[in-house]
Amino acid sequence: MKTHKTFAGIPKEFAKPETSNIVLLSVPYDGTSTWQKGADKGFEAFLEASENMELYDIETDSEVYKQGIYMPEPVTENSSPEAMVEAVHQIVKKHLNRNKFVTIFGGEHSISIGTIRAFNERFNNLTVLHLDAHADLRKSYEGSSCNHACAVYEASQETNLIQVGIRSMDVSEKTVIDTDRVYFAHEMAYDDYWMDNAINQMTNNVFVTLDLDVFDPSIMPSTGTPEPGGLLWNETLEFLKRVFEEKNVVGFDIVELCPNPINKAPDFLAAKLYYKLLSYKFNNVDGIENSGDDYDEDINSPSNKLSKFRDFNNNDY
Ligand SMILES: [Mn+2]
Repeated sequence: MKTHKTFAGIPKEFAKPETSNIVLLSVPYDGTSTWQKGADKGFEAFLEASENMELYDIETDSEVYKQGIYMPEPVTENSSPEAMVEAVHQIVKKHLNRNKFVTIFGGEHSISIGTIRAFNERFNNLTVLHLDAHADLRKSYEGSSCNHACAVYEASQETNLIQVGIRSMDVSEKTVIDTDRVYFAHEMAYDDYWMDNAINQMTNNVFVTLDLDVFDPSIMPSTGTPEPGGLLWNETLEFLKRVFEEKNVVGFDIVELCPNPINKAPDFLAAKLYYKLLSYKFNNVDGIENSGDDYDEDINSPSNKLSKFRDFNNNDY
């Protein structure tokens, strides 16, 4: 990727590091994927699709790019899964310390181990909302705890993890999975209340980690391990919009785009999804962002992103 590019081709004045409220960090890592390789090409395909996207969002009546979207240099550390995770952790932490709304685009799902670690250090009582076809709860896999199959094991131990859309797992993961906080795809299909129930289980601060294979392969075939029976577009956005309206979403990552050069529609889906989530986030700036929640003592403050870091207000680039 060349640094002169901007997300969606937005004017450079909306992509400056100092003035942008949003950081879009790419981690084009594909070191541990087991089947189809190609998640390292996801960000380029996502960016290319974004350039053909219209920047006015009908649903929120907004142009969220005017918040500014800064793209730092991609994280390219790949000497080992552990080194990559630590690099992501540190770089995400650096941008969080500058009070940015930090978003991350993969790469494969192992990058989320580093992103979640940084968000969990920064935000109190963090809920991790995990949308995925796969449970990703192995403590270690193929000799590493930083494998994509382990993406949310640490989150299951350290955060309030809520899993949505799961339809594939190993029997060994039954010892880790919290069945009260997992919404299996086969149950969601017949449950009118899954959205309400999932939202009721969230604390106020929510980080969203979205593996694109949570979507049905009919609309999202471009993933390493597609699984039938996934979520469709409108129901997913209805759910996520509610989460953004009712909770304080502190950041999100989108992973596992494995682009296919002869079908670019999934790349557009990823770009539109990213832009939709930003539109939902900043649509709530002056609105109903703060719903009641027992876990957060200062929910009515616009700066309710309670820092656990000391150098909270360092805004220099
Ligand atoms: Mn997955």
